Amino acid sequence: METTDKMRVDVERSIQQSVEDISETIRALLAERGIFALNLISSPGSGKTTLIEALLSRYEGKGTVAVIEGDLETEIDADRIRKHGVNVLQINTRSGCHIQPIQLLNALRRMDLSDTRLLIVENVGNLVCPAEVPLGEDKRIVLLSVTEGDEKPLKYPLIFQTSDVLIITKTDLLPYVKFDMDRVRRAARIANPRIEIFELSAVTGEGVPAFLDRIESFGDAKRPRP
Ligand SMILES: Nc1nc2c(ncn2[C@@H]2O[C@H](COP(=O)(O)OP(=O)(O)O)[C@@H](O)[C@H]2O)c(=O)[nH]1
Ligand SMILES: [Mg+2]
Repeated sequence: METTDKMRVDVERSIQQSVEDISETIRALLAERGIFALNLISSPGSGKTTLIEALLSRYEGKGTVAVIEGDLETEIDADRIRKHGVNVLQINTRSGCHIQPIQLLNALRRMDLSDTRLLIVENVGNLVCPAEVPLGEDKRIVLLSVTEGDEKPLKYPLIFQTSDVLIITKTDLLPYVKFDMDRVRRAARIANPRIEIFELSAVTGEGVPAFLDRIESFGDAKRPRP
């Protein structure tokens, strides 16, 4: 290997190492505080913020939820979430295509998490780079809306391989688009045989309570009651 290639490989390895170290620091901070964390990833416009709003409007323990919003620019999503009366902070990544672990750690250190039991992180919208970056989350959730096409798990396998849950969103639009539910389920399971799949519409609410129940059972599993 050429010296410059070796230096590049060494630098890439040390960057990856620091990403993993910081994500472990986040994981430890969350564990110490008994906080269960979700990392929501999808293309822009798949319905991440709308789903968070649909969950919050049904969740009795809203006072125990904190939300971190990730976008290149603006506070638009944080403002939407703030209307639900929950603890929310916006991260602007400017040109960054995912939330960096150090950005999340700094955000968490600025927030009052004393009552928080559930942390929802909405990552920057795309199916590529967030897949490569652990944020110390307990569960990684990928959303795919029915308007995006049923072949996406075949084209972007890494995010489906690394996610615990796939949520197929905007099911109210199924009558209007060509989208084969069996095909997408098969494609997702090729990428990841263990992925759990939910179908829902954040607009009509169909399927939202079932996913909310699952979030609660995930959280309970992390914090077994005496
Ligand atoms: N019909 C329909 N539209 C939805 C649904 N969820 C989100 N949308 C719409 O999709 C657009 C993008 O939603 P948003 O939550 O901002 O997507 P994000 O970029 O992933 O956060 C908005 O116009 C939403 O009203 C849904 O379940 N059904
Ligand atoms: Mg959003």
